[in-house]
Amino acid sequence: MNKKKKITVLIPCHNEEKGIGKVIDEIPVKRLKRLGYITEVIVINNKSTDRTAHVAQSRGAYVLVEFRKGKGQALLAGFNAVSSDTSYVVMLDGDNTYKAKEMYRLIEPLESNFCHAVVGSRLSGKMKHNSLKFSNRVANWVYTFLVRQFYRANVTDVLSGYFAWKKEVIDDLKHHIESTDFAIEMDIITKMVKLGHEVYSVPITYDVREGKSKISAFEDGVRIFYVLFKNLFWIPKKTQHIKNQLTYTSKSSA
Ligand SMILES: Nc1nc2c(ncn2[C@@H]2O[C@H](COP(=O)(O)OP(=O)(O)O)[C@@H](O)[C@H]2O)c(=O)[nH]1
Ligand SMILES: [Mg+2]
Repeated sequence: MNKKKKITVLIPCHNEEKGIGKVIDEIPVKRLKRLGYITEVIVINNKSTDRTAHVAQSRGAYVLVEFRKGKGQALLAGFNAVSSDTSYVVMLDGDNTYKAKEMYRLIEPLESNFCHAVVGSRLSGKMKHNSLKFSNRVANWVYTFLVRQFYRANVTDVLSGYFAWKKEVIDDLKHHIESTDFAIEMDIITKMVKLGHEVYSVPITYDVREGKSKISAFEDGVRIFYVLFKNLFWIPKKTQHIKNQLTYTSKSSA
């Protein structure tokens, strides 16, 4: 019998006691096991003043503490904690907006070698009533249009927080990521394109948030735009060895 592949799920959290339990409980562990995967859940807890860590631990997650604030900072700590026997890495929020039970939809294109990274798309998926404010939706259309035009990326939601990657992409990306805040997804998408990793979108569901949002529409909006612009001029320093690795780890055929 084939050895099971490991999926490492990263959930950055700052005060998500209301949502984190549901997110962890809805990870389709049994279904994934039947499909040949084991799952490890890492919650990156960042200065939570509520019961986030307790709830996550009680659901069997490993809780990693990151003292430097920011979603990007937390994610980088998560990337560095991914074990070497991991095949795929998934990221989603701890607020139960993204649906953990849809996880395999993001894994399948990686498993079948369709691409190296997958972004869950709300704009081409199902958005529950009021889950994304009209102004956020418009900003997302604009950013997505710009990234598609200027980076030639075939992604349909560049502000999504639901990603899946082949582990080799993370091994590469973690040396290049600079954003410590909510511009992290823009930094990741634009750099993945520049590094030559193939990235596509799949439709996902987006639900109304549990608890309070941490994002500031104006400040974070400006930061995200700055990263979009700045990375147009970014030139990767060392990529070749990882690209080679990606080619020869893609063994199974679609
Ligand atoms: N670890 C960590 N997580 C954060 C921080 N800020 C936000 N998050 C988490 O990042 C995810 C996205 O934040 P959220 O407020 O949902 O932003 P939105 O989805 O863009 O509205 C959530 O799971 C937050 O708890 C932070 O400083 N540290
Ligand atoms: Mg969220």
